[in-house]
Amino acid sequence: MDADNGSRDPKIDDAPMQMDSGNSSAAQAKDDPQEELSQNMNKLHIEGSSSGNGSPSFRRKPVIIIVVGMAGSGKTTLMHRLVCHTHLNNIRGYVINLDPAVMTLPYGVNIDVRDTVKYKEVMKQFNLGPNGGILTSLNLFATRFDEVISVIERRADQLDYVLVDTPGQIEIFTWSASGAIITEAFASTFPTVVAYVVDTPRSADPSTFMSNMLYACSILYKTRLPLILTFNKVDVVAHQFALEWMEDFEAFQAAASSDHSYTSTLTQSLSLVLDEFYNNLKSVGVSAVSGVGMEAFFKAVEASADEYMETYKADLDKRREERQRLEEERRKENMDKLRKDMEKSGGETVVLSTGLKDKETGKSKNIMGEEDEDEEMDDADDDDLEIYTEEEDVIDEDEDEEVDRFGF
Ligand SMILES: Nc1nc2c(ncn2[C@@H]2O[C@H](COP(=O)(O)OP(=O)(O)OP(=O)(O)O)[C@@H](O)[C@H]2O)c(=O)[nH]1
Ligand SMILES: [Mg+2]
Repeated sequence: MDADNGSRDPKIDDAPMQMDSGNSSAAQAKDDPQEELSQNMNKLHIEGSSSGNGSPSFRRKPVIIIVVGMAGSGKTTLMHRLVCHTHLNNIRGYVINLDPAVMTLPYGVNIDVRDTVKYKEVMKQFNLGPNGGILTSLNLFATRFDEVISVIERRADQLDYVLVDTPGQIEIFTWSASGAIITEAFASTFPTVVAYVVDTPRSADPSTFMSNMLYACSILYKTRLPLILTFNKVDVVAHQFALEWMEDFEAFQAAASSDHSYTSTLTQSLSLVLDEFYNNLKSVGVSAVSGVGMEAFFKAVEASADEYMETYKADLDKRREERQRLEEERRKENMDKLRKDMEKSGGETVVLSTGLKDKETGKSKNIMGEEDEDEEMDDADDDDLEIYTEEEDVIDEDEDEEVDRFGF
């Protein structure tokens, strides 16, 4: 926020100064076209730089928890459990549903994608299948996501957590443009963590466990957000085996070797690769049904939010600065080009390279004397000759004239 003020103040200070000097020398500028041109450029400079340079405000609270996971891993049931936990413990939560296709929700929501887009209507209207329908609904919703962020920002002081449920088809959220837009919108405004829900009983098989971990790994690297491996359904199977496999790859290899298929060899090799990935993760075991592990889950969320502030936020600031620098460079380049064009045309004529051959326009826009133009064009022609190839030499004379008229 300080950085925000720091970057904005100079522009506020600069503006009146530029305006004053412009007013006092207005008469002089009128007489001197170059002076007028220069003032116009400076005005443009102020307007150009006043937008896009301010970094959005950033708060420490609420923490956004995006719940993702394979279909049926228990995301919605876990959301329900988390909502109950927050109610019981006077934790101030806000609940968002991003699954357009869910029929009923066991918990009350504050913002529901289904209120904005009707998934079945989208399917009908765009002639889509179920997955296309969900994807398009989410895309449509993403176009309004700035409003969602504004709503949360307005309530930020009264909130501790924002819980976000996502569609069952995980790839729709994690690999779509809208998923990226939504995640980035959250992550650039609030501390954001991803809770990756794992169906623990199903992951007792080493191959399934490995594919689940690979997916989690890809999400971690794609979002660059802190990720909590949330082993759900521990009321059915305890997640101890998973922790063991993650800590000791030999234990995992021993389990995988009982399977003699080629996937087993691949799985064993991958376990070595994922060793580093496991070090960057927090793991908790929970049961959305019994409520076991909620304290541990929220502790992991808090630790991840701290991690976010230390690493992701710093990275985000760096990327934002870099983007601003590039934007500033590009803007300067454009302004230089514009300045040159305006100087060339005396500030009155703007020649657009439309690619259209319109002799009339060329003549009527000409504010230079015919002779001057011919001279200038001849010069340009001379310069250009150097880069013509033999093929271009065969352009007929008429065409040469046209090129001259529209050339810069
Ligand atoms: N035993 C047990 N069952 C669970 C638990 N969590 C979820 N389930 C069951 O798992 C099934 C799927 O749960 P959902 O919450 O719908 O899973 P989801 O990930 O939201 O599903 P989609 O949104 O369709 O991908 C349901 O039958 C739940 O009752 C749990 O902790 N323990
Ligand atoms: Mg669900």
